[in-house]
Amino acid sequence: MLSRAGRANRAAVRVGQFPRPSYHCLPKLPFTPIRHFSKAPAVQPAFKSKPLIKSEVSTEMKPGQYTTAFALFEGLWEAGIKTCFVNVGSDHPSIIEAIIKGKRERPNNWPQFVTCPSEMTAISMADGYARVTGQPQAVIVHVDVGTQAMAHGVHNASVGRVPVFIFAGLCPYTESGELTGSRTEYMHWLQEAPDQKAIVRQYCRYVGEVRVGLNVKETVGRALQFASSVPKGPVYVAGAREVMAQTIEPYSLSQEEWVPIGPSALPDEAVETIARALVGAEKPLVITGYSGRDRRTPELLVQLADKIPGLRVHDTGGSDMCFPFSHPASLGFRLGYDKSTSDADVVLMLDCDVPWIPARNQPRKDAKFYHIDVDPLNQQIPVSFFPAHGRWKSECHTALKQILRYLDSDFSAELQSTRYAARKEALIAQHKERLNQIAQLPRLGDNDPLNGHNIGQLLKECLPSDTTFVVEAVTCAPMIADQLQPTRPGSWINCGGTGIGWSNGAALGVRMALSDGKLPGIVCQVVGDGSFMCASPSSAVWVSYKYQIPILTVVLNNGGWNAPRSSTELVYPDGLNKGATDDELNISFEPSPNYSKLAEAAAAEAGWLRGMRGKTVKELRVQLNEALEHVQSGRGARGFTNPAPKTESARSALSSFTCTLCNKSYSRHPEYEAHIGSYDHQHRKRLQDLKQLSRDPNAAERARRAEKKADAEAGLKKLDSTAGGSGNNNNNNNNNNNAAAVSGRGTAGGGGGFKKGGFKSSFTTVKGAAATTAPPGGRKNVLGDDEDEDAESGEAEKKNSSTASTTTAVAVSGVAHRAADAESDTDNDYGYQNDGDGAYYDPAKPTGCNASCPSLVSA
Ligand SMILES: Cc1ncc(C[n+]2csc(CCOP(=O)(O)OP(=O)(O)O)c2C)c(N)n1
Ligand SMILES: [Mg+2]
Repeated sequence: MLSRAGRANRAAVRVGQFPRPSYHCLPKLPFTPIRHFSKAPAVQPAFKSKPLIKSEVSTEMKPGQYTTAFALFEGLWEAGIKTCFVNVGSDHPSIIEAIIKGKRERPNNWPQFVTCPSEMTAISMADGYARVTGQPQAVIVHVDVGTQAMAHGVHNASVGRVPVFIFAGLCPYTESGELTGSRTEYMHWLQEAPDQKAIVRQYCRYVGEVRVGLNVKETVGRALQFASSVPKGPVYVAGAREVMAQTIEPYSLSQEEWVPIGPSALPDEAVETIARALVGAEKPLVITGYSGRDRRTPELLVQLADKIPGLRVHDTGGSDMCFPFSHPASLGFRLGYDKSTSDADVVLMLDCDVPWIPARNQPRKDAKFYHIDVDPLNQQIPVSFFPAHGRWKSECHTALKQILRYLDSDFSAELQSTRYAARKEALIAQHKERLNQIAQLPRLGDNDPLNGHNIGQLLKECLPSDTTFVVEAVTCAPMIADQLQPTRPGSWINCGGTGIGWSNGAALGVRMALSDGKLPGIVCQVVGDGSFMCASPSSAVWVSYKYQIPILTVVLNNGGWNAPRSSTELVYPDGLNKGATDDELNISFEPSPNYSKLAEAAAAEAGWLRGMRGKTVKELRVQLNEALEHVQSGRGARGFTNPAPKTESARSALSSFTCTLCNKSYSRHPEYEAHIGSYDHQHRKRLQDLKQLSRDPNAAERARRAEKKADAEAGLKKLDSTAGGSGNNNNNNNNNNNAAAVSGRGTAGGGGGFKKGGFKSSFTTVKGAAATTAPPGGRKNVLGDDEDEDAESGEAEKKNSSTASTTTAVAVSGVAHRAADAESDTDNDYGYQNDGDGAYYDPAKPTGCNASCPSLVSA
């Protein structure tokens, strides 16, 4: 038998990839196999047997020293963790030394470190990252205070069953310099909580401590096993300064021996019981909560719905895209409340925490319930009394495959009967009717005020189908879901828990994970104003800028918290709350903050992130289109104000949206505007301006004057220099603005405004964005400025967008009216419908993935 040392040595040549679950349509993230930088000796030497005495304490980490802290990060890297979201403090000197050493000595075999000003940002980013990959990332926080500052992020990861590895330092154990790491500062006495780990114990799958450097990697490995075994969740490892500073011999673990628990299947009897019950039911119903977390499962659920015509699928959680909205069996998403639960005779619950609200939509007394879940007892929830005639701990993906196989072998003939065919027809008709009703809800006139319905519709209309929506829309969420109608697995990600503010960091984590996995599409955060404000938005926006993580954020400004009003109404429908003002309820955010400005300011570099505000459908549509182009280009958004057309010919030109500079035409003005703001266009424009400048050194000055004059004639206000605003910026500070912010990747490639220094004029928008030469083929420049108008220069003044030349982010505005009927909206029953295009869900392409998708091929 191998000794521990022998095993470690053997492991040194076998270390490889940490097994990862495969996700439908998600290629495995690239993983660099571990190279062994320092060979483990044949026999692992014992940890320094003699504790360091004071005279031996080293005050600095010598080059080449291998400490517990270094082994911690090495262990994380070897286990496949690519990113550490850090908020460091006085407990971390050896951690910091190790981080530097790794960065300098093995930058390619070392996690990336993301500095997070708020711990809530850190844990939410790790949460978002894991929601895409299923794999934990690391969060490093500072003793008890940093642990507490993760706040409800720990709840979110726990309740949402999201794997996250958390390391927190502990105050030094020694007071007088006995060991490296002994107390050296005042706060080392103040931050020693009696039981630091107790702060998060009840939320974590594992809580441990690195008590000795010798087994730090084993501690990491065990913690990660818990984090990655279902039900997944956060794990917390603490380590005191002295322990983390210990010098140990390098070693590695064989990652193949540290795998999480594999998937579990249903027993044969359970497969038969469930299959027979579903086939025999009059009104079978599947209720799911988070089964879409495994991206392969929606496809199997579609197969089940297709095999058993008449089966309906109700998504109670809205935490993931669990079942495609466009399928006739879909009832969409309602938080536990749908009337279908009241008439179903057989209910199959799949990964579901709250299948119904007993006080509101009780199921039939004679119904049969079966429950398959990675956590069927809701282990963390003391009061959870939902009945089930059968309950199994199994992964839905595995269980559904078993049930489908059984149905194929025993019931395929029976399920072809006319009884089922009639049910199918009825379901299609109901679904169609439901979609028609949903389609009636958004009012999309240009001047219509914004609400959850039309914002959802505009997001669907303006953003591409490969967009990943990170949604924290609270009382607007059902409306947004109804309009967005998510169909692609992974396209809708909502917080698994209830701690608001999650999406500020999570959207960034999602973006990082998609980028690391080279997956397409932009990320759009849709967040309530209360949620946005709750969790250090400035920290998240700053991280977005610092690490160039481009996302589009839409803040739904309904003037504060709507949810508490709904909750109060439910308990006291005729209580004092009825007719009370928002201020009386203490739910008002009046006077409303300017969220877009807040975001712009936090992005450190003026103009990198652009904030916009708006109140109407037209404004939001324009802004979303512009935002999209900036985010897609990933760089080069710029402050820019389109001069309004001044002549009749210019005005008429608005009907033909052509950029003659780039020779591109657009059918809609917003698209054209978005193009004008694009990096490509601005790049061409700069080149053109440079050429012009070399021919005529006074061109810039003239251009500025011309632009100023044009703005004045068009009645445009001067914008704040940090605004980087578009022509649609407004200074409306009223309540009920919907604000959206977009950040783009990279700071290069601005344009539009004037840049400082010798190239000032080269960034000048000489005559608006488009070329001024006569358009070929009779097509007109939409901006319509005439050459001679340029020549008439007014007084020169620096244009307000001057500082925006390095902008890479846009901000959009709109108005989201408080959804006064949010509760009834949430509870509305629409029946069933077809989707707007008449395009039913295609089971041949169950998850909307492409032909090369490995899961599709193997399916
Ligand atoms: C950390 C935390 N604090 C408070 C709450 C209680 N809460 C739930 S929803 C909500 C309001 C959210 O406001 P907003 O995002 O604006 O959504 P709206 O209610 O307006 O739709 C509050 C305060 C919570 N869930 N989590
Ligand atoms: Mg709100």
